[in-house]
Amino acid sequence: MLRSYLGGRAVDLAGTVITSTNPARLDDVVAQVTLADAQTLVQAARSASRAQRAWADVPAPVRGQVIANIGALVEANAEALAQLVTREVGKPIAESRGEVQEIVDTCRFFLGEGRRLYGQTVPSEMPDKQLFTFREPVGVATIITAGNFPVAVPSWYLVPALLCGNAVVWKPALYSAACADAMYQLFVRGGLPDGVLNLVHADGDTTFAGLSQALDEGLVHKVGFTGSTAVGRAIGELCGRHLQNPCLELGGKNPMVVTEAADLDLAVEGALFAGFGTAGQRCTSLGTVIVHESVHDEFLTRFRAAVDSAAIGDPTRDVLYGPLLDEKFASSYEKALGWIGSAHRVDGPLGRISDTSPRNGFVGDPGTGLFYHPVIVDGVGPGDDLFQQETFGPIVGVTTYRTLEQAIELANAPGYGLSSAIYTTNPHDVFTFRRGISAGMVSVNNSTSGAEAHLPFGGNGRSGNGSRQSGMWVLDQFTRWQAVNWDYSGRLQKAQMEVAVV
Ligand code: UN1
Repeated sequence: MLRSYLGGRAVDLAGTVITSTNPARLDDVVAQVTLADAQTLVQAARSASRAQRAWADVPAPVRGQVIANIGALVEANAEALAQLVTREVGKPIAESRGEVQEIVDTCRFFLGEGRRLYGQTVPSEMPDKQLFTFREPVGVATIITAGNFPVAVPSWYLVPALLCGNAVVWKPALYSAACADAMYQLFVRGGLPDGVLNLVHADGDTTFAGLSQALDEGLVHKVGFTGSTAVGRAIGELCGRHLQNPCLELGGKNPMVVTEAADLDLAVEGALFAGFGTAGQRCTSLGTVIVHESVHDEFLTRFRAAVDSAAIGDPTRDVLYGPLLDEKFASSYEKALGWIGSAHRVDGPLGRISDTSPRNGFVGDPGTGLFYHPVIVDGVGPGDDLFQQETFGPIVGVTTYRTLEQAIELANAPGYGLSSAIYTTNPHDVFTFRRGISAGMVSVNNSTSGAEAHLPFGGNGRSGNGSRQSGMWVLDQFTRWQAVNWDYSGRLQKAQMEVAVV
């Protein structure tokens, strides 16, 4: 039975017990979890609050050493953690290993930041006066994460938040509770004092109620959220009422433009990985291919052939994708199928892959889990839900364009702005696209998904509020600038009133 942890101790709760199951083998129960109530979330924020000041007083290079310890522990347990990720959320094992590596990379980046965390010395307009800036921790951060990246994406928040001297309350997705528990154990063993990291398993409504009360009581100073646009909007409104600016990483309808000058085989490989890798369940997954009309037929023929011959199935094996994350995502796949209209062109089967009609290339036994057919929908356009809405499943739309300006307009039309890609051998296209696209991330001749751990990660519009994670940019989420002016002239010097005009 998995439990929540407050102040370094597991708490006994009398709440509802839920199970986390292996989506590739639905009879395999990975964990049972007792759900916390809203008061537990508030208690967790109190316990974080109590621990935070002392943690902020630990010199930043020493906090960096704790991050180094965590990275080493994750590395030493990498294979077991990757196996758990595959078992609990059905990600192909190669991707799970990559996900664990992303935590190690994040720790490596931030352990060094402990010896930087630079402020500035700034000249004053007056003599015998010096100005400085310092980065100060924000205080207590509540981090709410999704289960499609159950360990890497949490580390993007936890590692910099902790390094900067904050204490954290972490509320992971319920369907990845065992991964969260494993992460928590590795983090505290790295040397975090009690209460600096608190883990609470709770459902969405409870989390919202607990967070709302904790904000009312002034216990939480930063909220980080990765998940749907709808929930992100609600969290944004709640934080806005408390004059707080959360870090929001939301959905995407990520476009890939394939120009007439593209290497088509490369573009097909990119579309296959971006659209169907991780069963399309990354926020950076490909939504729509926007292909030049002169190469549309050729691209589509090759794309369909690539999808048809891809291995799908048992995620412990070498497959393109495994099952959907859990039943909720299976329902959204079914809902998205309902958006397919009579004007659209679809080849091949739709829906759940059944044991009586396994598709070619299926690996394992399709009857055991939440396995769904890959779907390419040709002929989507701005009037379609399939063009406008994120599907978060193995469904990719295709549309055509005539001029690059039209392609950019189509790419921006859904109003998301997370990731994007252009395939072209013409450098002029690259810069025109880069300037015109509203996305926070642009890939050139590469997939929309698969961002590296030290570049700014984040989106605009329906994808987020412009906040960025990863690399040095995330420091602005977890620290606040303090400006110091130190006058050693021995008299009151008045800014703006005594500048000597030469
Ligand atoms: C997400 O799906 O929330 O860029 C994050 C990528 C991954 C992260 C995805 N490194 O695809």
